[in-house]
Amino acid sequence: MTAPTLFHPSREWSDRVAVLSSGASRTYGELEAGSRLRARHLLAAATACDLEGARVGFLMEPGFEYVVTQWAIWRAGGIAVPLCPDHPDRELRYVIDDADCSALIGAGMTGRRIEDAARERGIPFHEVSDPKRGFPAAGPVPPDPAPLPWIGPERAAMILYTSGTTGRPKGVVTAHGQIEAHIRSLLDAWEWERDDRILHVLPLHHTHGIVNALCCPLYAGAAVEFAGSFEAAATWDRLASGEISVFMAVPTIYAKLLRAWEAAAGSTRRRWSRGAGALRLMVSGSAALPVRVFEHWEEITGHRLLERYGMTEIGMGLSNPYEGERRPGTVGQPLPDVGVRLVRPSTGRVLAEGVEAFAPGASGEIRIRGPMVFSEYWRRPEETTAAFVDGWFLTGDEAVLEDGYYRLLGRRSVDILKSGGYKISAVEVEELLRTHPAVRDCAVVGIPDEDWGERVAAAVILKARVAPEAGLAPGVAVSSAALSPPWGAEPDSAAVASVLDPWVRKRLARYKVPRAWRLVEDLPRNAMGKVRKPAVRALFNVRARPS
Ligand code: MCA
Ligand code: AMP
Repeated sequence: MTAPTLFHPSREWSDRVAVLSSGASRTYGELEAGSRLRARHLLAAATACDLEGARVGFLMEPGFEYVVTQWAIWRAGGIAVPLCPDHPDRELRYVIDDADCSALIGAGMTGRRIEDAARERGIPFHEVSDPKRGFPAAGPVPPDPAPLPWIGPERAAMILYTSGTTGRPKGVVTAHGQIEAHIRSLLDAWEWERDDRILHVLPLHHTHGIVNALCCPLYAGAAVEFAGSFEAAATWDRLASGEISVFMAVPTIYAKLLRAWEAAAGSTRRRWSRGAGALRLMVSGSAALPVRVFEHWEEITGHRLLERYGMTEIGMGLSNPYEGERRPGTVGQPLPDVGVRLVRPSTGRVLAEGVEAFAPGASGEIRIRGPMVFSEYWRRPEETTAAFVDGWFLTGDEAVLEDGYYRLLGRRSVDILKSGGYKISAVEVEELLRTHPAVRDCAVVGIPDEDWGERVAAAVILKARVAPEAGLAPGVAVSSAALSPPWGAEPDSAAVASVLDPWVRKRLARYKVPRAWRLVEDLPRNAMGKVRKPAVRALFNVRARPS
């Protein structure tokens, strides 16, 4: 059998189903032919024989066209920059500009949202569904088809945006060889098989949805069934269909599935439980899986969820075993080919390495090394350098090695939150809020939430006198009428929420929008004037935890 690579499926799989979406199933042969054709169109449009690392942004709903486009960009020598359909224009344009995209591809109504951005930037917009624009989903090969370029493992493949401790998200660049190393490690650890079919419910602008749940099965010759977006009852029905063998999700999704199960009738519950119980593998990751969710899931399906730990920069690092004990509340052991260490940052002392503890019970920062670790933060050389010590990537996560299993204790920074599996920078939300004409200062924190892990919360100080017109760009939907009455003579937290919530929603991805607001006269600060985040958390009736 010919060995597959990231976007060259084995020839023996041509007639096997690769992708099921929108009620249609498409084979590996169709995926291969479609992506070759689209790669040629991309090259023809760029009058090039190799895109040589040009960034191509693409926006479309999860489905066959997404995969064809991703592979086409890779085949043409470009760097794939997936854009998120849920993001407001401001976020989409930030990514397009930061990645310095030289072409954009869109499909359907969703994709057309970036047409204006392309026009304004003088770069081509290729619409997948419109043959008149010379970019058909299928159709004649452009004349004189030059051979597609050979893409070596060192070539950059993808830029994904991840939130950091400093303001706007950073682009994480991974090379083809790094993505392949990530995939091979998981294929080995989780025993992916050609006969697997995964139900895919995750967003396609993050590693979890892209590499773990899409690239891995396609590398193995398995099938990917796109659900569209996550909906609890529909997900249960598909899990119970007898056609799905693998499922991967963030803890919030498992929590939502449990709630839907509890709300269902007895006969439905039995059907769902029996069906889901027959799956080969169910994985949880991207945020801590509460032990109560692990246990409840086992009770109703018989499955001990396999929890693992990863990060955009490193791919996957640690995992509970496929065979052997899956220990709740832990993220298991190093995955194949991944070097894992626990280090005390203040001294550099190595506390543990692999599954060996040198200082049993001591907690430290997780540091990772291996062929799957990213190349660089896009055009941020200083941040890239600062992210490594002696070739080890500094994850910023604290953990302890207990009886051979790693247990995560939390993030070292209070300014990184996780909500529903999405990483959020408190600093980014604060910086935006401070640009509102009525806001003097603010502090954003994460408050614990049973289903979401954390929710974003903002404490806000208003300017003494609000000049409603000041600083508002034309067309912004916050009218002076909306500003004046709620603030009134005596504004309160609810009034602040009613004005700032819609204002933030227009500008930030919805998962970054604060869900709790407090109007305050001042923010708790230390002697140096630095805001004390644990004390801010206490404003939301959350017991302070150390920062
Ligand atoms: C939706 N809402 C959220 C979030 N998602 N609020 C906070 N955090 C969120 N993550 C809000 C919506 O704005 C809405 O509020 C309300 O919740 C319900 O929205 P709905 O669309 O119905 O929610 P949903 O479709 O059920 O979405 C929940 C979700 C989604 C399916 C859990 O958040 C999701 O797909 N999360 C996965 C993220 C992910 O893949 N992360 C991987 C990155 P309102 O009505 O007020 O607007 S981490 C990674 O890749 C590393 C490498 C790793 O280790 O995996
Ligand atoms: P991201 O930057 O979106 O790739 O998110 C990576 C971060 O998610 C990690 O640094 C961890 O803080 C968190 N994370 C991933 N998996 C887990 C897990 N199983 N348990 C706790 N946190 C996790």
